[in-house]
Amino acid sequence: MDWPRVILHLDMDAFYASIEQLDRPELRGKPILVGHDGPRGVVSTASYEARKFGCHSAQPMVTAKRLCPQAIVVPVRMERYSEVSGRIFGIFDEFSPLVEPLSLDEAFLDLTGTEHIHGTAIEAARKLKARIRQEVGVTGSAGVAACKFIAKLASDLQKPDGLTVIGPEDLDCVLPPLPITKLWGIGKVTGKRLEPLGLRTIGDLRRRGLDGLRQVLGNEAQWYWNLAHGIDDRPVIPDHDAKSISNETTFGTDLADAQQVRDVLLDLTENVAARLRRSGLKAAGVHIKVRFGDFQTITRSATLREPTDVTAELWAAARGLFDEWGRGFQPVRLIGIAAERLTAGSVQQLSLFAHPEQVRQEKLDALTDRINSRFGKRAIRRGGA
Ligand code: TTP
Ligand code: MG
Repeated sequence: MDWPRVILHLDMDAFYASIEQLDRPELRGKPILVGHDGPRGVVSTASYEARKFGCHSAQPMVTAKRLCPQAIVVPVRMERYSEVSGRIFGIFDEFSPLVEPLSLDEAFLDLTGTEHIHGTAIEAARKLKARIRQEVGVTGSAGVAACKFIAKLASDLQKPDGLTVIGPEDLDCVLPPLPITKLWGIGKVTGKRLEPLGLRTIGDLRRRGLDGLRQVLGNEAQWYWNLAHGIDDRPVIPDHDAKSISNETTFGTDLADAQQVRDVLLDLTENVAARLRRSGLKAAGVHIKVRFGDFQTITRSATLREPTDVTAELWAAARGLFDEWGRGFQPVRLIGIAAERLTAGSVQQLSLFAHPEQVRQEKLDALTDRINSRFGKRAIRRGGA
C-alpha cells in the first residue's frame, strides 16, 4: 500500500443491542429494541434481527413495536456500554498511537507506518476485528482508506461485521452513484434543498464543477467539491493532542424526562474524565451543550477551581450547569459535555498538597480506571446525586 496516509474507521454493530445480547444469551438471534418502553420512549438502537422489520435508532418505541410486535424491549444500561467501550478502546491503543474517538462505539485510527507491527492495513483491520470479537464478544465494521471521510464511508458499506477497503484508485467508481447525504455535513434537510436543483448524487455534484457549486453552496463549495473527489486532509487527532475532549448523545426524538437526561450527562462525564486521565490531561473548564428538536443549540460553560481530571469535580461543574439551565427544562434532542482548556496534568505534585477529599477522589478514579481496563468490570458505580 503506497498511499500517503492509511486511515481505519471502526464502528461497532448495533452497539447497545449487541451488548445486551452478549450479556443475556437468551436474547441472541432475536429482534430486540433498546430504549425506554413507554408512550414517549425512543429506540436507541435495534438489533439487526429487528432492523429487518424496519426498526431503527431514533424511532418512537410505539412505532417500532407496531412494526415488530415480537421484539423484546430492553432498557438502556449506559454504564455497561461505556465499560465495554473502554475495553474496545484499550485494544485500539495497541494498534496505533493515533486514535481519535468519535463516540462510544466509533473511532479513527491512523495506521500510517504501522506495517512492521501489524502488517498491511487490511491485515491490521482483520486482527483488530478478531481481537474485539474474542476478547469483548461483539463485532464491528471497518473501513480502510487514505483519508478520514472515505474510511468512515467505507465502514458503513458492509455492515454488520464488514471490512471495506476503498483505495484512491476506487474513488471514481465508488463515489458518483452515492447520494449526496453521504457527504460529511450534508444532512437530510440540505439534501432535500439540493434535490430540486438537480443535485442528488455525488456524481451530480462533481459534474456541476467548483464554480457551479459556489452558486449553490457559497463558501462551503470547496469543502464539498473536495469530499466529492475523496479529498480530505484532516488529521487523526487523539485525545492527548486535542484542544478539548467531548462526548455527546443524540436521542433522535426529544427526551422529556429531565432526570433521564441528567443520568446520561453523568455517563458522558465519566467517559470524558476517564479519557482525560488516560491522556494525562486536566481540564480548567467544562461546558455542556443542549440541542432542542428545532436544532436550536445552547451551551453553558464553567471554570473549575483548578485544573482537574477527577470525575466528581467535573461532574459537580457539569451538574451545576445542567441544574441551573434545567430550572426551565424543555425536552432535549442532544446532550453533550466538553472538557476544555486542557493542560498536561502532574498528579504527583498536586496530591502532595491536596485536600484529603481530593486525594480520595483521585484514588477512587485510579482504581476505577484500573479495574475497568483490566477486567472490564465496574465495581464502583457512582450515584447521580
Ligand atoms: P450507531 O453506531 O449509529 O448505531 P449502532 O451501533 O447501534 O448500529 P450500526 O452502527 O451497526 O448501524 O450508534 C451507536 C450507539 O449509539 C447505538 O447502539 C445506540 C446509540 N444511539 C442512540 O442512543 N440514539 C441514536 O439516535 C443513535 C443513532 C445511536
Ligand atoms: Mg455503531
